[in-house]
Amino acid sequence: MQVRTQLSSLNQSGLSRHDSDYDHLSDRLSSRGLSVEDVVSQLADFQVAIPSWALGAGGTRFGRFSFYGEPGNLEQKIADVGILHALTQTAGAVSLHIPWDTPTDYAAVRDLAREYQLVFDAINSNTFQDQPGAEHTYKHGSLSATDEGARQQAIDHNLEVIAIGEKLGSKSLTVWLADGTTFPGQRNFQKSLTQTEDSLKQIYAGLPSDWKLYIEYKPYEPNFYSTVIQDWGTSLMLANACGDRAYTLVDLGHHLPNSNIEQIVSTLMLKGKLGGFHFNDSKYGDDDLTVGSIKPYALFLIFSELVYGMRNNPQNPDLAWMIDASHNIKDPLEDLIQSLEAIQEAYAKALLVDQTKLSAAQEAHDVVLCQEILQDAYRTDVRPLVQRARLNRGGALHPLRAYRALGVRDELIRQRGKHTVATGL
Ligand SMILES: [Mn+2]
Repeated sequence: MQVRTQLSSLNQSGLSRHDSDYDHLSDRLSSRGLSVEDVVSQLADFQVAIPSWALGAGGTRFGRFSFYGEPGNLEQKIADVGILHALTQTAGAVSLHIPWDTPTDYAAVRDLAREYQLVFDAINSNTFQDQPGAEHTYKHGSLSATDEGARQQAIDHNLEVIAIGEKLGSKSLTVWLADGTTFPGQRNFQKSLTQTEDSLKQIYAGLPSDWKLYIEYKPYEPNFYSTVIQDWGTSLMLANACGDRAYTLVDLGHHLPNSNIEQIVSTLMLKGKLGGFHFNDSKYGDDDLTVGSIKPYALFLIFSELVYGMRNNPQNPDLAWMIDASHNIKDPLEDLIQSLEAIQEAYAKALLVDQTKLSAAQEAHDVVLCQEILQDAYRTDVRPLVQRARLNRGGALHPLRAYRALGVRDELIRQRGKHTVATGL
């Protein structure tokens, strides 16, 4: 679909309203000594990867309700991300999941991505389920498995994923392990961790010199008693064991309730070890809900620490941002537009925090003022800044409205049919 060309006429009707909102906000922020243009340009530069598994309807263990016109192959998934990027101008990357997204024609896939102005971000391996014809089962673990055959198969799979990513221009591998136990006594914790560290080191040894390894953690699920890489401390320990180009990846949903994620982020950036970041939101566990739909203030506080780290921690690399959510009842593309908007808003608000004043208030132990400074930024309606960043890049003034006005889903159903099913997890 040629979305981009239709946007300028769609944007027209809202432009004068937008200009006056932007001017008003710009006046107010400039009077505080803030460079509004800098904020807008930082917003415009902020790009979030969309994983290939987020484009179809997700499901729960109770069932899955199909969403019509889902992408049925890699090319269609790239086209969907292309639509998102054309509208929002902040989804300029795609994150693939192997084996489902293994290309048959690499040159064609690279060309297609280029056409949509997309790059290939971190590539994801999968050892949390058995593939048809696999010689060894992951039922009792993959990188941590006691069975040497299963362990080697999982290591080989990760090396193969790196090879696929190299042909597409990816520069990083994300490993998330489902390995763990569901009952006390099921396995020896120390052996599992040792085997995992040994497997990760073998994968790291196969990493090209300009690649990074991201190690994701999660406290439970699909195993319910323990996971081998349960928390950021374990991930950091493994990253340190692997080497300089191994990093921790924080996924917002992979924490126990009420964890202080902003502090985790801050600590990792201080140590130069935060590599990747997965956005979603949750009420109870790893709910994979739309970003900002449940705890927008927590998201803002996390972003404030990310912005602080990006400004003050040159030892930490640029982060790989990705949305890791699932859509059970919403149109996946509408859900992703909402998530991208929430991310941009939280980032914009974090950019408004007066770090100099905050630091002075902290030194003066003025606890009340510290809170005022944070909440002043949080309470600012930053939507005109986000809109301006999008418009400057040729995106939609109102992405969701444009998506509906253009009848994108109906067009996808017309092209692809109703009963398509997106592949992958
Ligand atoms: Mn994740």
